[in-house]
Amino acid sequence: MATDDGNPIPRFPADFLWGVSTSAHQIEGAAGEREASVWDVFTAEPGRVKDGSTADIACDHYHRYREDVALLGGLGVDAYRFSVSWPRVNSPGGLDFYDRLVDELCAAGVRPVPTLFHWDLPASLDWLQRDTAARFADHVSAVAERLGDRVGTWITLNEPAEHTLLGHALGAHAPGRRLLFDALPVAHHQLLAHGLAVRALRAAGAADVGIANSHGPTWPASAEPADVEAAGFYDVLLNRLFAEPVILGEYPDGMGELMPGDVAADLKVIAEPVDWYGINYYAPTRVGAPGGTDSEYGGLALPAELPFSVREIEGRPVTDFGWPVVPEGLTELLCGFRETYGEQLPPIVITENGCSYDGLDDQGRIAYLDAHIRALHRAMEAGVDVRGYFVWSLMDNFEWAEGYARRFGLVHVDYATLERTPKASYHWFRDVLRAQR
Ligand code: GBH
Repeated sequence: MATDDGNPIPRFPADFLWGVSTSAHQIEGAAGEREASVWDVFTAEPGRVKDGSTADIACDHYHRYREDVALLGGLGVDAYRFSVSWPRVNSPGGLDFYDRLVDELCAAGVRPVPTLFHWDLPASLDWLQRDTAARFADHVSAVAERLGDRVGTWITLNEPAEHTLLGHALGAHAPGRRLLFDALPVAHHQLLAHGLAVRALRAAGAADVGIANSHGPTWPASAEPADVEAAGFYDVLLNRLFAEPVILGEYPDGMGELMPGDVAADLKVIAEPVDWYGINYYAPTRVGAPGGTDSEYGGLALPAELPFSVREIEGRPVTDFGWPVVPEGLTELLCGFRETYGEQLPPIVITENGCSYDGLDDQGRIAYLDAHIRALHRAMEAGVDVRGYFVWSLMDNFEWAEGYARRFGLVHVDYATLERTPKASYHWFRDVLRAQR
């Protein structure tokens, strides 16, 4: 699989952007040097994070960023996607850290691509409140004012779908609410925050702005009408609810009626044009009528009262996280977006793609990335305009409710010593990038 019958990975356009991604809460540590986020509060509650670990130290990137930027340099990526911690920006000296990081990246010839929100909301704020969207715009303005002379490419939000679903509907992530459908305002307020952030970035002169949404094809468990209907509903909740306000300026299937506020006016803000649309892709989801006994989402049992259930995708290799490896799902997803949204679809950037495997000789990761990069190229050959690809993640990190048990990095982190060791996949990706030059 790794060499696809010995054929090299096809050539991508010369200006294609190759990168790797991380997020602040997952790598920075130095929790005592900033105000608290909802994730600090959640993590402190017993039983929330699987191994009982915290992100207080994580990879200690806050103190070791120079070493990490050197790893990026050695890898030879064009760009580095990181996130700016809002609670850190609120704290004395917080913006200075991102200032130094951006300088270090520029000196290494790596384009900084900050995400302005990756789930670590200040503990004093709440996405159920509409005002949080306006506060976010102020945060964005402050960051853009400080970094905008060196940063050209920005990402507003990371995966508002997962933050809504896992954080507010199911309670598996911070802030740990289990509101089921009452979580919908959280989706709307984040989307509004996205639109306001695009405006704030434009006001600060930014010319290259996108969002990172999580998407995957939804496969009905069977051709039975009840399964097809359930899958359609899941697709609305996880994919279309977050794509269509941004791309088309409308909510799918009457969902707008369930949202708070003056939705028509808000949709005008949410649809503020972006320069590209970011997609985080991991795997498709197989969905059927309620009642599947194995119904899980990201390792979490789904409540039986939901109008759908998630089923296992059989006959596929799985990663150490148990997620199925389905590279052609990426081709299907991208071609489907192109077909559905046509000329309204902005150029696409894959802002995350990756997998969890243990070990330094991580052949499973190499096979996964190799196959997904080829699947991406197939979508481009079929006419989808894709401008970049970012691997999740540069290094092993705090995998949210899974703690440190899942390793997504190209670089291994020993959490006892904080020593970084490039894995086989790091050397492999470096060679892939070299071959593209
Ligand atoms: C991303 O979320 C996050 O942006 C990032 O912070 C995180 O570290 C990374 O991915 C890895 O998890 O159980 O087979 O149905 C990914 C969101 C949610 C995608 C669960 C896969 C379920 C796959 N994921 N989903 S499956």
